[in-house]
Amino acid sequence: MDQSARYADLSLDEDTLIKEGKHILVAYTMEPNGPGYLEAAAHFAAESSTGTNVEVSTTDDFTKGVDALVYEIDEAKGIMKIAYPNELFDRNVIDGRAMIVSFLTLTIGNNQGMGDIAHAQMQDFYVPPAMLALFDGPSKTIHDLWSLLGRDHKNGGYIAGTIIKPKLGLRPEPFAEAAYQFWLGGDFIKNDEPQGNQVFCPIKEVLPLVHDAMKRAQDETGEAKLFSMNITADDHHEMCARADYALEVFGEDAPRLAFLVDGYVGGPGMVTTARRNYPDQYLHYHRAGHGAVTSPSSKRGYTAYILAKMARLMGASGIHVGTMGYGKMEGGADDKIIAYMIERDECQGPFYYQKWHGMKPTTPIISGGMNALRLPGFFENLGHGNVINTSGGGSYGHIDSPADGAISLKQAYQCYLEGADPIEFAKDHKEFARAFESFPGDADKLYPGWREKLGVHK
Ligand code: CAP
Ligand code: MG
Repeated sequence: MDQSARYADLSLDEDTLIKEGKHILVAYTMEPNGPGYLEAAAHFAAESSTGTNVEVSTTDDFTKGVDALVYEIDEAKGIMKIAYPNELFDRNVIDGRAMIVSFLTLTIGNNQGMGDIAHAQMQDFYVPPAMLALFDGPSKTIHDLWSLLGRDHKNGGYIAGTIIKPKLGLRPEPFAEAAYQFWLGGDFIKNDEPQGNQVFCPIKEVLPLVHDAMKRAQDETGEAKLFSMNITADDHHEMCARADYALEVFGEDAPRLAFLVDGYVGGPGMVTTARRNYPDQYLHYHRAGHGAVTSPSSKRGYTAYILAKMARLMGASGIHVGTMGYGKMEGGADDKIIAYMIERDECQGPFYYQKWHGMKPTTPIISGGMNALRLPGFFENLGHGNVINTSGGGSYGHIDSPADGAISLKQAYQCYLEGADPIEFAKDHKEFARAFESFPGDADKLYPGWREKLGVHK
């Protein structure tokens, strides 16, 4: 059934829609199964709002007033844009605020499995001020972390971090020792995404030891240290039990305790549990699993850029944004737009210019195969280093020590800030120089001839 007469209005003007602020606008790539692009797009809009595949007798004029409408299509490029009336989106009964789960259910819900759509993927969305005001947004930000680290609140620079490696398999004592060793040189440690309350490393045994390691490292270095603890769990009460216990253990060090949530697999509910119950803690959104829908090879779901933009609305203080072609995960240099969209108060996305109207920024968290050798190029591409970087292999794989691994990361940032040639810089910075010998494959690729230039023999 062709529903384009009802669910499409190509006369609508996008600038007017934005000026009126009554719709969330969404741009998708879409390929129909068979002929009739507008017809498929209109059915997509129907199923994403007030319709189904046939007319129903219960529809009235009010219903039609909140139809999602296709307002632009480019069949040659396979692009469609849909305007979703603000009223469609679910509101909390407790406070009237909006929720990302409703945004997802409507804009990337049933429409992902329709017989007449070969595939569709969300590429961008625009949130008008009236809806922006109804999302929580971040509570704590990188500015709070910079203050905790005793740095300039506005421009505190690079935060050198790691992930306790191996990913799993450490018992409490070696876990805490690994943390202590990194903290002797670095700022920030996170649980790896699957680390929680494993039977061989119970939270109630390991956390007191990690806190003790933090205190000893702070005493020895005279510097504040940060820990991002994974509180991911299916049950809301389990999450809160982990968080409450951790806050009790960390005591006066609690401000330096962030909470990590595996937000993609956990979903908006889990992120919001952390955001609303623990607003004083930096909320670290790990996106493990996101590649299932955001991989450049995917034609469905939504992109990594969309995930990050949703995370800011949910209230993530920081989210992993990939390594933009400089690390081990998928991605390329243009992914820097993901960082810009979440860190700035306004930004041009792939289709929409988004103003955040003062919503706090979300920190780009850079992780995945990174080490000191890869960072200078990364910073060059991004244009700054105001990020949290967590290098697991890049720290624990440094041939001298985890602390030297951490120092090499900080030196990589210094090398970038000075605009120095990394080889020349290495001549006066031992830990950075030893990163070449720690990661010779990377060194060969990134800095050909490094051995001769640094006088290192096989
Ligand atoms: C990195 C990492 C990160 C992923 C996240 C890992 O470890 O801890 O979880 O890279 O990817 O488990 O692989 P290494 P993203 O530093 O040792 O590579 O940030 O793209 O979500
Ligand atoms: Mg990990």
